[in-house]
Amino acid sequence: MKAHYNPKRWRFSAALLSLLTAIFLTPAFGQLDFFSEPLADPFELGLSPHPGGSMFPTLADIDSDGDLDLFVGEKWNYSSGCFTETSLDFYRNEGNSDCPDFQLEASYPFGISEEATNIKFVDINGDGLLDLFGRKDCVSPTVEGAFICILNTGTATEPVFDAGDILYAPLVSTRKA
Ligand SMILES: [Ca+2]
Ligand SMILES: [Ca+2]
Ligand SMILES: [Ca+2]
Repeated sequence: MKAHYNPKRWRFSAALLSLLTAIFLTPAFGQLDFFSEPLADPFELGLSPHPGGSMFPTLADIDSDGDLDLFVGEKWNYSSGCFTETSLDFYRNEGNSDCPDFQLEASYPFGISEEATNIKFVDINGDGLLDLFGRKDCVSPTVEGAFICILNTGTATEPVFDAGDILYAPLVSTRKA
């Protein structure tokens, strides 16, 4: 097929290429100055992980005040296929969405069960309240872990995760024989 020369299209393509070249060669794009040197403990949490432990932080606006709050979980002391020690600390954001100030408030807050590890929050049933998803370890001698869900039966500002309402998702992790 014969290619047709279209001067308007050629001029438009040339102008677009010039514009993109100018944008990406300016210092604002070339220097990436938003990547600064790494900071140790930028939020001054003072965390001290256990040797061999596994930490699982997660952020969620759990009190619906417009800023992200912090949960830091950890499990450690792995023995016979299970972590035998766990913790979950809740840091409420006393700052704001631009300048967070995480203050340790409680361990296993809002009724969250010690059975729940690796937690995340999402409103799975669309009622406006964040629900909890996580993992339960060492379910049985043959099942290493299972995904769990606990629906939030509290309010947008004071959530409640009743350990008696744990729902098990169908995915499970079985132990190797
Ligand atoms: Ca918040
Ligand atoms: Ca807050
Ligand atoms: Ca919900």
